Amino acid sequence: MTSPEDRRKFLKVGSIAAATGFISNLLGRNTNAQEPMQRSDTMKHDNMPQPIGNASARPEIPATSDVAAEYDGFSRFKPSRGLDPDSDYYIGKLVPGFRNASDGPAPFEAPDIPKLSYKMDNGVKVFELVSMAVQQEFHPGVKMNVYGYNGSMPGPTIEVTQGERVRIIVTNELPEDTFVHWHGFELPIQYDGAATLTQNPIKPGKTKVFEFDVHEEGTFFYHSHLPMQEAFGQVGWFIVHPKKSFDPPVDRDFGLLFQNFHIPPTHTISDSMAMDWNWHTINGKSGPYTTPLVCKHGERVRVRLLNFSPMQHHPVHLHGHTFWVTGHEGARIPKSAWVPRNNELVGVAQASSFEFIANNPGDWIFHCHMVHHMMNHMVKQVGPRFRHDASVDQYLANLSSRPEVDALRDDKFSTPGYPQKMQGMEMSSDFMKVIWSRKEVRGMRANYPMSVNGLMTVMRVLPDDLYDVVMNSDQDVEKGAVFAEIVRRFGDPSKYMAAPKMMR
Ligand SMILES: [Cu+2]
Repeated sequence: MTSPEDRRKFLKVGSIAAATGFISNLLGRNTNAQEPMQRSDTMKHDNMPQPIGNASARPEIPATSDVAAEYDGFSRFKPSRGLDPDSDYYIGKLVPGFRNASDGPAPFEAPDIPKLSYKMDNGVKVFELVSMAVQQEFHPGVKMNVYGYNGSMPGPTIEVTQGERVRIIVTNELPEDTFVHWHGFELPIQYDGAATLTQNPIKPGKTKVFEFDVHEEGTFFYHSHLPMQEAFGQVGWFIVHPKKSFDPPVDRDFGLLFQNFHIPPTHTISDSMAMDWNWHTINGKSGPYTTPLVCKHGERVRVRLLNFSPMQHHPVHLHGHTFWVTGHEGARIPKSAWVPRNNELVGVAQASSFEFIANNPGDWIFHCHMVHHMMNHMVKQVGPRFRHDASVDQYLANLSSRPEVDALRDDKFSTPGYPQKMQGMEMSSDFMKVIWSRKEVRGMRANYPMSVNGLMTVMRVLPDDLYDVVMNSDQDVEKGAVFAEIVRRFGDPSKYMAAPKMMR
C-alpha cells in the first residue's frame, strides 16, 4: 500500500465489509464481517507444519498432585475468570500449583544469571562477591563494557532461606572505591553499606566482610551504593525463601531484572549522565536475546520483576493472562490486598511479584509498555528530518501555515531515518544462529525475533508433551511447529497463517 490512493481503496473496501457485517449481525445472520480476513483465509495453512508432540494429548493433572482442574468456575486449563469476584479462586487467586507444599519452595530461576555458590562455616552461609568490570554481551556479538560482580552483570544470585545467617566477603577489583548495600535488609547499621554514612569505602584491591542474620523473607537485591556504579550495572538478586512455604505453592519462581543504559553509536560504554536511555536489558540481555520463560499448561507461576533502571519506571504487561500482584520486595502482600492486573508499574528500585495460573497455551509476550523501551539502541538521526522540498520561508512568515508533513510517506516524503532507526539491529545470519541456538525458543514462529526487542521477553505456556519436545528432547523442531501445534489444539487452525517465507 504505497500510495494514498491504494490506502483510500483499502479503507473503502474495509468499511463496506464492516458495514455488511454490521447489517448481517442485525439480521441475525452469521456471516464474517471482515472481507480482508476472508481473503487471508484462502492464503492460509498450506504451510502449516506437521503435527508435533502427542497430537491427541489432553491437559491433565500429574499423578503426583491432588489438585483439581477447576475451582469455583476457574479452570487451570482454559481461559476463565471463575464465578464470584469475592471467591478465593476468582482469576485463579488461590488455585494451587501442581507442586506439593511439603516439597518446599520452587527453585528460583533467573534465566542467563548464574547463582552464587557458598560454603558452610559453623552454620553460616559464606558467599564471596567480587566487584569488577565486566564485558557483557547484550546481543550476539554486541559486547558492552559495564560493571558487575564475579564476571557477571547483573551479579550472581544469592539465594537463602529465612532464618539463616550469611557472611558475604566482598573484594573490590574495580579501579575505584566501592560500597555494597543489601537492599531491604533489616541488619546492624555497620553492614548497611551506605556510602560513608555508615562505613568507609572498600578501596581497590581490598576486602570487607558483612555478616548478619536474615529474619525476613522476600525479593531483595544487593547493589553498589555509588550512583554511577549502579548506572553501570552493579546489582544482583538476593532471594530469601520463606521458612513457612508460601500458600498456595507455585510450580515456577522466575526472576526478570530490568536495567537500561545510554550507549552512543560507536561506543561500548554507557554515558551514565544521560537521561535518554537507549539499551534495555532483562537479566543482562536485550530482546530477542532474552531467554523466554517456559512453563507447563496449568502450572502456577510466580515472576519476580525487579526494575534496576537508573531513571525510568516500567509499566510491565503480560499478554493472555490476568496476574495477581502478590508481593513487593521484602514482603508478601496479605492475600486480602492482592490486586489482579494486566499491567503493573514497577518503579525504580522496586520489585513486584506476579502470580497466575498458566491456563492459556501459547507464546505470550511479556514486556515493558514504554515505546522507547521496546527497542534497542535507538539513536538520533543525522541529516534532514523535514521534507526536502519545503521552503522554510513559507512558515517563518506565518507560523500557522507551516508546511504539512505527509505521514503516509509518498515519494515526497522520503527523508531517511524517520521514524528513528535502530542501529546495530541488522540481525545477520550469525545473529540469528545464536538466537535460535537456545532450546527455550524451539518451535516459535520464524519471525519472532523481529518483534521481541529491548525490554521484552516471552512467557511460553506449553502442554506437557510440547514442553518435553522444547526443553527435554534433541528432536529437530521446525520453526513455527510448536506454535502451529498450539493453534491446532487450542486455537482456530482454519485461520492459521505461516510466517512470511523470507523469515523461514
Ligand atoms: Cu520501560
